[in-house]
Amino acid sequence: TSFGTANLIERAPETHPLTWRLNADASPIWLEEYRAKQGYLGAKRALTELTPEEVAAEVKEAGLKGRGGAGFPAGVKWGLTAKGEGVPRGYLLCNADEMEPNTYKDRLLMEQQPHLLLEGMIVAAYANHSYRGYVFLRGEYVDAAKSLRRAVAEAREAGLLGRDIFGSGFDFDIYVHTGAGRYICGEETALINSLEGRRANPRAKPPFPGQSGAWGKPTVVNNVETLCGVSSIILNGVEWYHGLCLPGSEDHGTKMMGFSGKVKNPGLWELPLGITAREVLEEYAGGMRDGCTLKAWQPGGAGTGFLLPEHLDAQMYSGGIGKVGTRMGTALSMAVDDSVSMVSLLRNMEEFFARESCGWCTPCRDGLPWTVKILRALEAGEGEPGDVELLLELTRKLGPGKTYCAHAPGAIEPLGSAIKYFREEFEAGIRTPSTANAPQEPVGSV
Ligand code: L3W
Repeated sequence: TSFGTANLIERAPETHPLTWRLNADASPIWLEEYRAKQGYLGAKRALTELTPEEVAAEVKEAGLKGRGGAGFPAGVKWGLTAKGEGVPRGYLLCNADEMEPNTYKDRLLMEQQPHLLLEGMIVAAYANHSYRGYVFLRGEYVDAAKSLRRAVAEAREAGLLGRDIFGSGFDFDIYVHTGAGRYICGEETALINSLEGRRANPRAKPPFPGQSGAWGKPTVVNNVETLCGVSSIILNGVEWYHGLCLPGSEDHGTKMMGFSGKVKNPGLWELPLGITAREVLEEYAGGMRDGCTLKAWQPGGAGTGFLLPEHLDAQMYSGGIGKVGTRMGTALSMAVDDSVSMVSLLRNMEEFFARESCGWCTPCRDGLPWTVKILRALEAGEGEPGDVELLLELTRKLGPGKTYCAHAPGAIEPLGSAIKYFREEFEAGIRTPSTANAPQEPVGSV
């Protein structure tokens, strides 16, 4: 695998809550080892010492934000389900459909430390009055499926799942559901449709899943990494959590971060929010490979905008990356070196996004293939005058609020920013009048 190893050994529990337990040889941590390393103590505290509302309040106060890419506060989301007398019991869904290009943080967590996810799910389910949990897992994650299924069996055997967990009267069980390989299933309402056996089209929101989700019940959908962060908050407290990030960061805690591309040491590390992208690139990823110069970078997945080397001093947290013009996304960054054509790169990316569109709404279904058609022409040097303006118009027509879900807005974010910073590369693909009007080869000449 390409997992980084820099902080996978000798990490301190108090500074690396997600990864301190991991073994240097990447062997999975099963129940006995997990329990020997403080495992399930957070869940025990939650279920035996706190009410569901107190658990939700602690997570809200801690400021844990969604780690899948959108950064919505987990405690606020949980607050939606926990309201009312005789709260109806619903579902807790773990979004493990990790298909964002460049992103493989959830895979590491699930393969090597499945009980951390299960523990987080037990706590989240308790706080949300959920009686059943599903891990919606990317189908290609075969090793993660094996790891999770073994962990679920161990937890059931030990009474950590099932009836009356920790003698608290709380019943909860988890099932691992493998998806069939569509990027759109990572959109939470498409995920719900897919889980229900329907076509994976996103649903219009509101209602949000917390109000009406899987099978019409209150449903919480949280990313793997988000859920993995929950038990340490309950075990160590809000004040401890607030001490994890670096000065200047408005977001709390740690985050799995990475750098890929032509860097010396591509990898994945658990780092404090607020670290600069430069430090991740230079100190952890070792800087660019010899002979390669950084031209642009994306902070967190294909759906985030391109930035320039001069933006590397931005702090990695949502507002820090927001200041330089895009979203942090999944925080697994990609370095683009100066041998790469932005037109070819964007053509490749938009082919992916066009292929993965569910086709439900017209702007996304028709607009994304249109960007591909134009980009292919520009790549071949056969673009028409006005093509770059047309691409920019498409970025506006596919932007936020024009479609049911974030797929198309995510798809055009890299395109708009690539044109903003590298417009001349796109313009260079337009046929010049001399090439356009060049005499044609006679057909059938002798
Ligand atoms: C209650 C409200 N809940 C929003 C909830 C909403 C959802 C969460 C985030 O897209 C992004 C996308 C990708 N009351 C609420 C509310 N919520 N308002 O908050 O919602 P939203 O709409 O901001 O985003 P989203 O639809 O969840 C996710 C980007 O992430 N991305 C993709 C990552 C992909 C992976 C992967 O493969 N694993 O992580 C990367 O940047 O482009 O913009 O739960 O219900 N008023």
